[in-house]
Amino acid sequence: MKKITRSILGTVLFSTSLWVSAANVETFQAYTRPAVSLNGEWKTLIDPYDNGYYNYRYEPFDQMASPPRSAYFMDAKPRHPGELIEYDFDAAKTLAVPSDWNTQDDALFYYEGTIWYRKQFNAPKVEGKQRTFIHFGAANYRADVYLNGEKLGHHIGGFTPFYFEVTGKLKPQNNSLVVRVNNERHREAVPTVNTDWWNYGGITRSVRLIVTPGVFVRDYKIQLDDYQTGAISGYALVDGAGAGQEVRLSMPQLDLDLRAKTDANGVAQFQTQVSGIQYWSPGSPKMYQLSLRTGTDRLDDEVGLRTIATQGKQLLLNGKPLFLRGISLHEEYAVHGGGRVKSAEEARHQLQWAQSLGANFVRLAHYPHNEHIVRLADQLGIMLWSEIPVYWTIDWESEETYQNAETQLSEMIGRDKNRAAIIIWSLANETPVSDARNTFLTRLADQARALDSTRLISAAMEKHYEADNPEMAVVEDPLADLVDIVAFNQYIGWYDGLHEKADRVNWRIPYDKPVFISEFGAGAKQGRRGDSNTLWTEDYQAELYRKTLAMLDRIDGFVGTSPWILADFRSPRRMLPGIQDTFNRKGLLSETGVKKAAFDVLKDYYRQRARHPAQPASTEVETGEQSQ
Ligand code: GCB
Repeated sequence: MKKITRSILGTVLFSTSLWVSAANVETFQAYTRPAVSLNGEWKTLIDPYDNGYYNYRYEPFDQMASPPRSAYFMDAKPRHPGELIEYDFDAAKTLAVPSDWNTQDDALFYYEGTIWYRKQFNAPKVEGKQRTFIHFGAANYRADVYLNGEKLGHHIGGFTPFYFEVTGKLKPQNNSLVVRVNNERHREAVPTVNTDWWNYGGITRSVRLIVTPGVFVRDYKIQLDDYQTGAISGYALVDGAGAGQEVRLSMPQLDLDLRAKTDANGVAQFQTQVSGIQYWSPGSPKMYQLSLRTGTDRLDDEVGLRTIATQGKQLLLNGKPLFLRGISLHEEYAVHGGGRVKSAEEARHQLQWAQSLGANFVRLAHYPHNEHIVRLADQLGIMLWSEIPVYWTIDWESEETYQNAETQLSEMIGRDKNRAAIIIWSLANETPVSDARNTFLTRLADQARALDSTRLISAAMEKHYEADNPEMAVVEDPLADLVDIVAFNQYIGWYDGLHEKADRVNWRIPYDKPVFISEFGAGAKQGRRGDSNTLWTEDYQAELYRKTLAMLDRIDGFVGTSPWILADFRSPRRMLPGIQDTFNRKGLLSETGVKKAAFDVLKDYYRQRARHPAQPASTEVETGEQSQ
């Protein structure tokens, strides 16, 4: 096998805007770094009036030159019997991290407000110039973080990681890490006040202490630019380095060993061409070991190499046409007690459910999911759509809201840009067309493309009907001009007539782009049987799937779908007693994984589509040929 291995030093592969826009979101590739876990039980104080944050004049303690000991983040104890301190972490109850608080205590099920978390820990052993970081996988929605009574900073956005450097700030023993987590909803926030999912609060993902050398590889990107030539490029971002620091990229299974030097921003660029690459695909999810070394640091990871592109109405993976046998998923797992997914095992179980349906694609709705699931999808060969919670009625006019959305987008792309499984970044879900919304989403699309040119961009849009023809559905939205895939949600047979309507509707989608149906579905209570015209029965849902799939097969350029949704999930909008009882019932599985009849309808359809990806299932010819 002949391999061409060369390194081009100093080549400008990306416009400088990449570094400018990446700079305000400092990505730390933390998942594969050895770390001390701060997970487990944390002492917690429930603080509905934010008493530990504001004084009685409603002035925030953490903006005072010397905060009083009554501020909860001071983690104080009375120094003498006469000192009044009206909180005590030591005497408080605990909550588990990572987890939402709602499912840990019935009293917190509907709670929206502040809870203070405290963890005490000893400093990890450090030598010489080593540095220490505290890394959070996610906390919903706002986290204010304090170490030994001093504010480290805050983070906004419930589903993306953040970190703080604490080098030189740790005591050998009994460090007090206090986090104020607040999940109140706000009109101008992202998401805004109104969604169709549970507003789980808490430190929902892992907290880790990471020790690195003084100079270390904080971030990197490796991408396959061209499957025909095997062109690969990328960069490593070396934290603590100025210009001229050597970085070595090795991928032993490809005989690849490159060296490059950092520029003044600490960025070393790589570019090469490799033959004999086994491309990543669902049928063959080949992963390559990779290491990045600089000075005393070494970052190990593994990556899949693949390209994803569109050509006219086709979707191409490594140049081959592709049909996305998808399903939508919330980051919720109700088998053990419910709430947010807490571990790689739970994430794996979700993907196994998707695989048992015959899916090769999962839409991670409606916010960035945990890193476990993205990495497992790489291993298992499941393609992903990942999105940010720009959902429904965001405050399009607000620059602050835009910056918030852009930060969440950048943090999502920052974390997952090396995951082959992700083929689509989605910007928004069911957003109402207006000039302000179009401007907002155009800016987001530009940012997504500046950060990552190797994936497709989409957004879940909506349909309407032609004014003089109520059976001609149309997808026309200025956003469709911006995206690579025209995706839309449609609920013919649920919010729009009954399922028989799907037999009559035809579609006009005037774009030379692939068409993806990002949602359809109907509510059904598992175990509720009846005739197929009665809402909430498994039978109605199954019939809706049959009729909808036949309708979608009539759409020109139809490249896949992610029906709504794999499993029932909690939503405060779904209170119908005896049927919903706080669950959105559009799952193909109950919340605990019991199949409804529609599961097998979709499974059969996907079995046929797996044999003939490019062919409507209704016109199947038996050949037994398999595809990815
Ligand atoms: C939608 C939304 C999704 C909802 C779903 C429903 O269009 O995108 O978040 O949960 O409909 O069940 O109504």
